[in-house]
Amino acid sequence: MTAPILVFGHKNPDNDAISAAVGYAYLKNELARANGEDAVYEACRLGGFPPETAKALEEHGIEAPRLIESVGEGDKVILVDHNEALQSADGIENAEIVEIVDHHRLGGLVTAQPLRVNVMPVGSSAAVVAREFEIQGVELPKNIAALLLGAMLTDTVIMKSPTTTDFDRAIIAKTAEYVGVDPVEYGMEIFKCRSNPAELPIHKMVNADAKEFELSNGNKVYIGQFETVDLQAVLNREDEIRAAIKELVAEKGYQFVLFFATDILAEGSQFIVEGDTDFVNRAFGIDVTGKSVWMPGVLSRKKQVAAPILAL
Ligand SMILES: [Mn+2]
Repeated sequence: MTAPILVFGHKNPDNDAISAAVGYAYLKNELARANGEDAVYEACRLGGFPPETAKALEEHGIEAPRLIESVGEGDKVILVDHNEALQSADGIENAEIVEIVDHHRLGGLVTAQPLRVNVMPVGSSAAVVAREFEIQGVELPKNIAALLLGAMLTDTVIMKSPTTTDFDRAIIAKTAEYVGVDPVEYGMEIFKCRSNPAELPIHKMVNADAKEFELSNGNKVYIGQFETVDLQAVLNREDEIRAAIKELVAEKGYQFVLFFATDILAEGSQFIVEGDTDFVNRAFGIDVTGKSVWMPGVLSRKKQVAAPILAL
């Protein structure tokens, strides 16, 4: 038997990273079967489950993807929901990347072999995957449709994020109708099942949805987001958050760590920064040194937070 081709999303996986991997591995297995190929695709993950993902997998009777930490020589992999080495499995430079399915900027990966790349400027990788079922003419099972729909809604903050396109709205409407739910209600239920910020261990709040980026000067930064329907409960813990991200700056040598709590109801984010706060001040024209700052309308790390930082 040939070794499975591993399909996985980024480190610190969010709902989209895991759901897109599950959906895409299913699609690839169906295509392989239809074409009489003996390739097997296995959905994997590079970290723990977000609460909404664990709940959705269980509710819909979908097998939980296997946890892997690293890949190596001889492994064939498909990257979903990321394409940057820093955010991928350890040892990714030694594996063969056979495909990328994503909705992020290209972040510098170099490959030895040609590969299929399916990157779209849309709100979620789950939407790219759901569209691929249509293009390939593979029937989307209802339980995988429900999982993908959840990821489309979390990644677009229930279509409020500026990353949401007409493509997203159309495929969300279509998938929701197929699953038999109202998309906004379905999305709100998912956000409500997320961890209570008053009780969550602080390192989880800070690291659960955080990504490393490399600045043009070669220094690394760490940008973490926590989406909530209870911003005050997060801000009550600002001192703890500051201590935790200060520690990350010291331990990992980041130029800065930017943590932002996104209030999905008020549609904005509160920035808390440690390390080189001047850099962040310049990127956004704000003063976040020693105090947190409310950023109205900021919902998307990709478009509204990482992009201005990486452009500086
Ligand atoms: Mn995503």
